Amino acid sequence: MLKPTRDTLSVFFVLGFVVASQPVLADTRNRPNVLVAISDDQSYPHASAYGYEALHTPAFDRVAKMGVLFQNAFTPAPGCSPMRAAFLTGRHVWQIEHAGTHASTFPAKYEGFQERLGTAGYFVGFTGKGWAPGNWKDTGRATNPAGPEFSKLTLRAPEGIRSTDYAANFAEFLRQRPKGKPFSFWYGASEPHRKFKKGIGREHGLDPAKIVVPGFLPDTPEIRDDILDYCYEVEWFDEHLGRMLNLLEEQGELDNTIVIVTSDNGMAFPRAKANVYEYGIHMPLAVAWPARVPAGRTIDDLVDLIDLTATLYEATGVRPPRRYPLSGRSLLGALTSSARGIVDSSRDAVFSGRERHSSSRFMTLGYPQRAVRTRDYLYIYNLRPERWPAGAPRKLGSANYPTPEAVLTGELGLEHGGYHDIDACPTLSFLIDNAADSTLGRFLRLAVGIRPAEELYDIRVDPACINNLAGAPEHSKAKQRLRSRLITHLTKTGDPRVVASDSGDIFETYPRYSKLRWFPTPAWAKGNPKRVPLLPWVEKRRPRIDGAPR
Ligand SMILES: [Ca+2]
Repeated sequence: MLKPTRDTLSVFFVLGFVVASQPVLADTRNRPNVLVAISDDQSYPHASAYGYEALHTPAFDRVAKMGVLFQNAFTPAPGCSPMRAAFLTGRHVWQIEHAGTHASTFPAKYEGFQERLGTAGYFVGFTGKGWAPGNWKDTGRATNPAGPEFSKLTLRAPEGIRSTDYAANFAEFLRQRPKGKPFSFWYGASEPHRKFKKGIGREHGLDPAKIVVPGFLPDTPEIRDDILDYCYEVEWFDEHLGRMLNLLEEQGELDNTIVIVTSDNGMAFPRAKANVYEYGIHMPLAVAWPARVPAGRTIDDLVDLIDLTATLYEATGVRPPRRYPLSGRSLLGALTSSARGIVDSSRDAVFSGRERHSSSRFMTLGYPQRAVRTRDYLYIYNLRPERWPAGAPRKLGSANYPTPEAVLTGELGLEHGGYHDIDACPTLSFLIDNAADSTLGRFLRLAVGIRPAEELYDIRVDPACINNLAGAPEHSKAKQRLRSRLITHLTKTGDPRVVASDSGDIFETYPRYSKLRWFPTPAWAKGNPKRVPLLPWVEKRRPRIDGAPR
């Protein structure tokens, strides 16, 4: 019998390595195509398939009818670039370094599914918004992590809407596809990201009376109209998806295409986007694959959008990365079954988190949050509760991005002028204008006020996440259970905020590539200089008088 020697072992090792590094599995016949349609800033339940009556999303509804409508899908992060990086890599935002923050870089060692599918022989591409905002070039990538771009064809779009003709670019992509190659296409709309043309919803006949105003916003005509304009932009996204579905049908490809329709994070309203509250993390999701997925079902399991990444690898037979493995669990079993409702009772919790969003507070520090959502509860852990959650009330200078000269004078900008983790919008302006109002004032405080380290919401009765039960004795057992479940998961998945000796300050050291704003030193920093991380990248960009030493 052959005894394993050092040489034979190394041969085995080399063979094993060669096999492991090939992303293709043996059987490449009849591989499914992939179409990922991802809107920008859309919350659950804003699709007509969910019964929301103020808008019409026939294409989303068609995908749900052809396949599965998910009632409980959650985003790994409530911001554009971190969510997109998590989704592409199938990992939590705390497992992808710079890419876990907004508008930074995307380290090339974290491969995304579009890259892996491309290497495995798929024809890949994207239109509109891929992984963004951020800089993918600095880490050595040759294309956007969502693939080569197909955005050249344009149309005349209404104000506030991107002129990219997404569906025409998809047709061009299909035209360029080599014969016999399966494809994977990323349709990233820039809608319903702000800005919206004021009144565009009414202009197109949408009815403000059908708007359901979430409880964290005041129910006034101004707010209804702002949500109505958002609804119009959701319809824009949906219309292009409808054209893409028709195209697939005409070309006989719809049957063997996995279609995923979702969003990256919640609606761009105060206390929604960039927050781990329901309207920031609960996402619309419909998935179809007529050849394999029985139609017309609704699934209630709690799923994370990074579970879709694992699903795509399993469904395409492409090997997922080994060095930085997936953190999601494939949904293929549930999708290809005929089950509905709760299909897998072990899917009873999802996790989400955020780090830095915009440049919105002292030293461009982030507002780290982690959350666990179960069927009944949302538990939130705010790791730096002394910081302003939506941005400090006042910055240096008044413009959106004040000039270095304005910053150097040290003059404070307007009160309520620094909440830049909330996109500028009529709703925010309305809340600010009514900050001193005895009934309306509380809505601004809900959006921008300092928050406690722990928050707990009973989702069954409070989906708007207004009534924090973290201090309520009757919920204290639930709170402890959820806290322990969250910490266990973060520890298991190596979150630096929980396991690192610097308590995760490393997240603050990842440079933001977009512009910076400057803020006065807050009281907590004056009293605790040790709580201010050393940030050479911020210091390097601090405005200075020309010629003065840094
Ligand atoms: Ca977004």
